[in-house]
Amino acid sequence: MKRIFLTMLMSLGVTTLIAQTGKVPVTGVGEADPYALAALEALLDTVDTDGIREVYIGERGDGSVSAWSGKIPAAADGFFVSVGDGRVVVAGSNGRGTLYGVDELARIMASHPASGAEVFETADSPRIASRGVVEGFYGRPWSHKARLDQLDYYRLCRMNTYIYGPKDDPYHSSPHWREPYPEQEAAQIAELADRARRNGVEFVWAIHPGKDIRWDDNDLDSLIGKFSQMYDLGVRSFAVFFDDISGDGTDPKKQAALLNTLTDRFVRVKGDVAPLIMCPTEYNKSWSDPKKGYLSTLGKRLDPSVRIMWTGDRVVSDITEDGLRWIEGQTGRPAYIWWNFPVSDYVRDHMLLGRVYGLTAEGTGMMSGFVTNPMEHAEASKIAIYGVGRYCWNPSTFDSRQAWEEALRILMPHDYAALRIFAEHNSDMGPTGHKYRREESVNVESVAAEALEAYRNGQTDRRTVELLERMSQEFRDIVAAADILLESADNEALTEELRPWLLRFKILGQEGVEVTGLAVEACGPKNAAPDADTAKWRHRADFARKHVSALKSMADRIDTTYNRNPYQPGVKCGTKVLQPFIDSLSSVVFGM
Ligand code: 14T
Repeated sequence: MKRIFLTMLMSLGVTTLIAQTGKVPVTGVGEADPYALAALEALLDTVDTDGIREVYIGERGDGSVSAWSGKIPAAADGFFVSVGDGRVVVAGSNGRGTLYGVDELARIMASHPASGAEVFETADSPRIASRGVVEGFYGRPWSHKARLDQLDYYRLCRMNTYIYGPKDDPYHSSPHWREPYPEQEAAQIAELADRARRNGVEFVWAIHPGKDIRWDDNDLDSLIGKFSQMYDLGVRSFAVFFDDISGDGTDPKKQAALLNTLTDRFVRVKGDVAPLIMCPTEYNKSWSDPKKGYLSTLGKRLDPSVRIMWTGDRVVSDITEDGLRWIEGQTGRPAYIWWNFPVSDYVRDHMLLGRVYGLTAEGTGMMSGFVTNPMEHAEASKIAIYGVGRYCWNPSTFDSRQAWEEALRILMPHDYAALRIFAEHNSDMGPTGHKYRREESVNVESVAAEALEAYRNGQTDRRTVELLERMSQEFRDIVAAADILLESADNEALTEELRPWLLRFKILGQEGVEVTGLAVEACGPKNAAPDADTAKWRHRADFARKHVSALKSMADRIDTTYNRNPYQPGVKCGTKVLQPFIDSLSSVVFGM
């Protein structure tokens, strides 16, 4: 237990508690954010504090950190941290900033001893105010355990928002949105709200009432009743979604009136509830018709405090400066972006593990928030979630590839190289109605194209062999990566989510090894340009053909055994470059 000295720091004009943490006196106890303080105490319990004489922690305006007030960033969630000369200072622009400051301190102390004479200082703050995740997909909602773990992860990503809105939770949407959660689910929501708070994350509970809302007083009472239940469970932020509905629910005047009533009769009455967030029915430009005035009606009528979500020019879309300007013109407020990546509910046989890109670097000031809609695979979604976190912190300095690499290392510190190979080849969703594509297999894309072109043209020179062997090496690495990941103890949750795709990926690799190997042999000169007539060559090719066909039936079995969902059942891997390469090369090699 910590000893606490009650010390009146009259010189600062405030009551500041100094707590003795181990041997280190901490100034700011009683003032600083309690969760930041708890994090600081946990840190001081685990690091060598020998050289630290004093620690100061608090928020702007607190006496404990008033000496450094000029160094605290202005923006919410910002921090100033200083380490050296026996002193540690953590000062946030708000409580969350202080928490981020403590986390930053932990990283700094790994390389800068506090005892050293040199003083190391850093200050930082985010460019986008609300940053996070909207669990807004169709499909199996995340498990309670996965959600708790996500909330810890968001702190590491410096994300401050988790919007709860899984389409297939019947108490979020129809048929049960009017009813309170049953006891067990209610207890879990309370636990999530608490875990969120400890991590500096706003837990936003969303309701999706538009499918069968009747716009009468009964429904208004049901809504306020439901929000009140959530409030009693510890929720302090709310959203109302009107996406993917038709009929009476889509009326912008009624939607605006409802949000305004909720703002007056619930948000303002409670006093400690955040401004509401709403998802409009026309939530992307391609679905909106300015002549009908849906968005401008919302813009004119909705209380200015209400934030309006937006997915961009399309349902699944890049986020551009022009697009942001356009929607702000319609609604009179900066957009709250709902980014439909890496959500895979429209391509459920794919894993979307690619980097985050296609987001404007100039968006600062044109977005009130940015949340990513992830895959139903919570752990695998962390690759993109990390990228979005980094993007939101500072869009203008965001390094997409670096963020991707960092995320892979966070997810699998030891087997990172294997995960990188898997992610490299599992990122594109293929052609869909949304017409959104992601790069995939860029490391071998041009090699594959050249190798195939040369081989097709009957070139059997050294260059062709080199290209084929480069592909062959990639396929061997793929087999190895699949084995390593299947047996990895690095991140069991991730291995479990990926398992069907890993089994499929290994077969893709084996098929690639066989086909490229045969193509190399066909080039000679080892077999002195095999004459297609020789018995030896025919035997060799037959054997390879049998192997490929066995691999294909193994792949089919995986495809028909795992990931059974009624929409896109099955398991697909390497669909953009690798599988087409194998199939095309096969048809030339085997003459099919
Ligand atoms: F609210 C929106 F911003 C939104 O994106 N709504 C849904 C969302 O729940 C889903 O995860 C996402 C990706 O599939 O797209 C929206 O759902 C759709 C979109 C369609 F184009 C459902 C049917 C569609 F035809």
